[in-house]
Amino acid sequence: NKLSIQKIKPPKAPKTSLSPKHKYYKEINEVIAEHIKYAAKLDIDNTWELIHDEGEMKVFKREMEEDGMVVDPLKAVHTVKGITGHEVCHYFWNPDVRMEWEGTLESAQVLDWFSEDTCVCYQIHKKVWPTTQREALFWTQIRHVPNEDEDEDGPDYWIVCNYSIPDHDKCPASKNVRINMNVAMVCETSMEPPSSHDGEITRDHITCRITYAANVNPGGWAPASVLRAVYKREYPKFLKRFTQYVMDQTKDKPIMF
Ligand code: 18C
Repeated sequence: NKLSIQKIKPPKAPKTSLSPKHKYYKEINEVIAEHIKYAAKLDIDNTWELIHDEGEMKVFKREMEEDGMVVDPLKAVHTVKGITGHEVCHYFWNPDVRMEWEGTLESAQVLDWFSEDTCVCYQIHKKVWPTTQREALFWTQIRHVPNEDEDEDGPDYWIVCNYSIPDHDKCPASKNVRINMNVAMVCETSMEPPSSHDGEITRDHITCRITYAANVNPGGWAPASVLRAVYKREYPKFLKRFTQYVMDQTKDKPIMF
């Protein structure tokens, strides 16, 4: 990509625009801090089973059951050239574009805005035979976690977290089964040559390392074999389709650092 743009460092903005007085402030901070800790450590040891390996993309699972339900944690890593972590997170978070890349949805709506970076979403997923249709109600927040080390090259993350909440007064009544999820996308951008290098930075110089973690409880009966087959197909499909979507959306746009 020939588009060249001056690099603009993001300001060390407030970590979230959510008010500390908000009833979800504490929960959101804790959940996000936990994801950053694990993504940074990238604790993929031999307790994780590789279920999909395609180029730079690797998807792992750990088989787990809770009250007879399959709740296998899932983790994926991917490295994509030409896009930044801010861009990846922006498109993953932005509820206006979710239907454009999310292939498992029947509908999605925003029920509430907690702040500029945090909203409550209600979505209905496509039905999988022979199970009852699923829905999700969750807060979603996007956040920049700037490097706070003295060291210029310390980690700088962008993160989106989608986390289920039990209720919301604007949530429609339904007969769907409510899934429970804790999902995070954590991204780190690297530059070659590094950012300290003088000169213009183009999309050819940037690489985004993505860590995606999903803990989904199906919320009700679903045959284990169907569920495992569905997610084994759907997570890699999502990672491919979504990252391609971000590349397509950004290729002629200024780089969003
Ligand atoms: O993170 C992703 N998307 C976010 C925005 O939507 C959000 C969603 C999380 C996924 C929740 C899981 C939804 C399950 C719905 C049923 C599956 C529909 C399949 C349709 C096939 C046409 O954070 C990207 C998510 C990408 C992939 C998700 C598939 C995971 C399936 C997990 C199984 C648990 C639910 C069990 C339902 C019963 C199915 C047999």
